[in-house]
Amino acid sequence: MSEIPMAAIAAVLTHYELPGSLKSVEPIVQGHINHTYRIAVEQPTTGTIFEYVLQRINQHVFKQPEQVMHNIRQISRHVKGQENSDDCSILRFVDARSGCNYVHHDGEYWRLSPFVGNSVSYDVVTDSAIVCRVGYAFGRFQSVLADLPMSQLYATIPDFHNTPKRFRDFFAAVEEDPVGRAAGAAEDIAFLAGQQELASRLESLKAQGMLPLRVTHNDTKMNNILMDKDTGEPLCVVDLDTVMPGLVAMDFGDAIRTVGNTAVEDEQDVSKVQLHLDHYDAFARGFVGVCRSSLTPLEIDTLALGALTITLEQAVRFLGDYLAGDVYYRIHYPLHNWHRARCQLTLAKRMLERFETMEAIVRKYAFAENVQC
Ligand code: GN1
Ligand code: MG
Repeated sequence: MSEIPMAAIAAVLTHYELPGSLKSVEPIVQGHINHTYRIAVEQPTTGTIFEYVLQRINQHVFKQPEQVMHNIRQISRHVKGQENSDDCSILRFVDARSGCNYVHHDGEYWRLSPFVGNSVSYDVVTDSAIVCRVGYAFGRFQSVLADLPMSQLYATIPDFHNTPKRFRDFFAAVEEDPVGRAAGAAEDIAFLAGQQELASRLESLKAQGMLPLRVTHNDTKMNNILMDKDTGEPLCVVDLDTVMPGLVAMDFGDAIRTVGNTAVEDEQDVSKVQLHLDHYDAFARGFVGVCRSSLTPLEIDTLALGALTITLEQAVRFLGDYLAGDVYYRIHYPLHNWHRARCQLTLAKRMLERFETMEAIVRKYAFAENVQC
């Protein structure tokens, strides 16, 4: 991570009505896209510390940050208007003096949220009970937003989860091979070529009008749910940048990429990458149990396909970025994107072996009585 832009951070904070002055800044390195800082503000008379998370939006990825923040404002309003809105909420942003939920300063877009205290998020878990609660949190996000009209949201990254288009872009990168890496990845490219038809099925059901667009989160990694450190209950859904119209199967599936993998997303030893069926089952229980009444039968039937589709999509995105010379995802070492891609395509292979079981598990929770974590 580059150096902390202290002067910019101090200047950005002048746009907010804060209870004190800046005391410390610490970078948070988790996400691959935005720059994130944990900051502390000290109240001068009492010495009380208030903590926040300040983020600079990556404009290379989010071309229209105002639209991203508009979507977030729309869903926040909608969630607030619901009964029990405290029961696993969504991340709140502080309004600037302008009344906007972001600041545009010196060509950059920034936003500020109160730091969610006593919380924890997981990159890997060993406990199915936690996985079930993560499923519940994302499923509840889905059901709470089920009646927000789609017309109120922008498609902030067009074709974000258009898997056939991701494949087409990938094969264009293979063809172009700008940094001469395609030959080394030939085996992976060949495997992905064989999966193209399967990976396009959901998108064609959508194109035929058989699957509805929903308000989807589009980045349902397990670590995007903050859980209460003491009770283990889900507190808050975070990383709302990609909230836009999409397919519910992709939200279900993107979560399975993390909860259903026995290894981390960039595991270099692919023999450690297995489909964790107990975690898959636990996530499906939490997710399907809370949102099944707002889904159509075909949506429920295609949740498992969503897991496979998005895992393949993520493999082509990571491998495509490796072939393009690492221009999109932040990498921490030269082969990072390739390792990420190999991990995803190994997970996809494990899913293909157990696909019928995956479908049966979802079906079980679609019809069971009293499905709870
Ligand atoms: C990116 O930066 P992060 O972790 O929030 C990406 C997701 C990928 C994810 C893979 C806008 O999310 O689509 O699934 O990396 N976000 C964007 O870890 O491209
Ligand atoms: Mg994200």
